Amino acid sequence: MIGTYSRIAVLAGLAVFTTHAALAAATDYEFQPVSVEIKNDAGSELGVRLVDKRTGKAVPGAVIFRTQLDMSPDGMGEMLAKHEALPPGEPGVYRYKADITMAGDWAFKLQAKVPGEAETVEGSVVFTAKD
Ligand SMILES: [Cu+2]
Repeated sequence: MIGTYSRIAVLAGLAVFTTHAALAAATDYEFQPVSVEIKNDAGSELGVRLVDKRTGKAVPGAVIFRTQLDMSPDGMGEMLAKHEALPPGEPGVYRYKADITMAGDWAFKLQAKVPGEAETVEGSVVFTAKD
């Protein structure tokens, strides 16, 4: 975990340093749900696809350095779910395992460094947990 946090600190520093580089370009990218519906369960799997909206193609190689999974879509923004990244599979798809504790809508918020893009790319993807 120490390694993870120092990596986050370095990337956060980079994000600040490069803020002025290309303000519009990060909006060329979008995180989309692989499947909106997920299980209301421990170890529930969810996936996001990073898409370059200019080409419609999935973007591999992004470093997702900050994530939060919360119930803000249902007015419970302080309700968080523990989650961890799963090994990469299909290029451009980023998968996680999450301990979902309540049925309803969860927002998965991400910050990523994308190859060739100076600005930090941010996304918020809503998943619906069902029993
Ligand atoms: Cu809740």
